[in-house]
Amino acid sequence: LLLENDLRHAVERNQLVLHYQPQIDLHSGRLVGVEALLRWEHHQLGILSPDRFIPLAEQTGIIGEVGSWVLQEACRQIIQWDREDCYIPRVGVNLAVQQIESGLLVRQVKAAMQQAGIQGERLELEVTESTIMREPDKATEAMKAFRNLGIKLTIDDFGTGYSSLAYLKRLPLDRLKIDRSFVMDIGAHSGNEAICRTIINLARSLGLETVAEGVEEQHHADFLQREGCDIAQGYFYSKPLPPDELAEQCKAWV
Ligand code: G
Ligand code: G
Ligand code: NA
Ligand code: MN
Repeated sequence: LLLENDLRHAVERNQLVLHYQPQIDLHSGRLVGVEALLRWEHHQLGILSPDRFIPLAEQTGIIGEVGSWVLQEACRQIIQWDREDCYIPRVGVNLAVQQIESGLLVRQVKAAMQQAGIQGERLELEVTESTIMREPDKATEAMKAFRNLGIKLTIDDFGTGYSSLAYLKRLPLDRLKIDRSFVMDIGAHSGNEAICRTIINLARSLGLETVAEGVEEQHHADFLQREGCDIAQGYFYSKPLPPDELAEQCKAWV
């Protein structure tokens, strides 16, 4: 209850921040984008990860305000990096199920883009399978609108939920993101290697790209590259960074 009350004020008290984790093209070794990951700098509890407060934000409806802030902040940051001569091709933003259910999402995204002055090509939106499957019609409608804006669409944590292959084929998707639970065990668990390979092949046959998250070791990256995975993200390359640190690292990757 106390945390809920604090969360209600987190946006206006400027306690929310985004960190950004690099995504590397496995073919060229170049930085192709970053994923925005939300943090709450709580005045007493320190830095809280989204796992600690996104569920609460969803239960209480605060997610609407938080999600809107995340979109605005990510768009603002893209322009700020551009001005600092640090060109980040694309920023990925995670969406919660209620943002899609609300029916306000497409307007929110357009407003955030307009306010910052960026094109849809600079944005990627990540949704989980369960988010899509809970409201398939609303999700499909929103995703079509995003596709028309040039925004890339990615299914997050792929392989951990239930998605019907019929939907995968129908949705205007660009990428499948292999869940880190499968990537972590590359080299240790042949079953999970088979799952990674299967997702990469499924994506290819649907004309989608694959992103692997949770890449922690060189041999993970080697395996994924060999199997034809397109993009990698994880501690092996970089942890999620505050925007100024990302700008410092920027030159090393581009
Ligand atoms: O960065 P970290 O590992 O703590 O993220 C934990 C989870 O929180 C991940 O599943 C991530 O997708 C989710 N998450 C991170 N940032 C956001 C955000 O801005 N909005 C939503 N809805 N989820 C986020
Ligand atoms: O659920 P989502 O896919 O958005 O998860 C992203 C989360 O994974 C982030 O909170 C980030 O902190 C975490 N993360 C990023 N890279 C790695 C990694 O290499 N290993 C592990 N264990 N977690 C990671
Ligand atoms: Na994500
Ligand atoms: Mn994920």
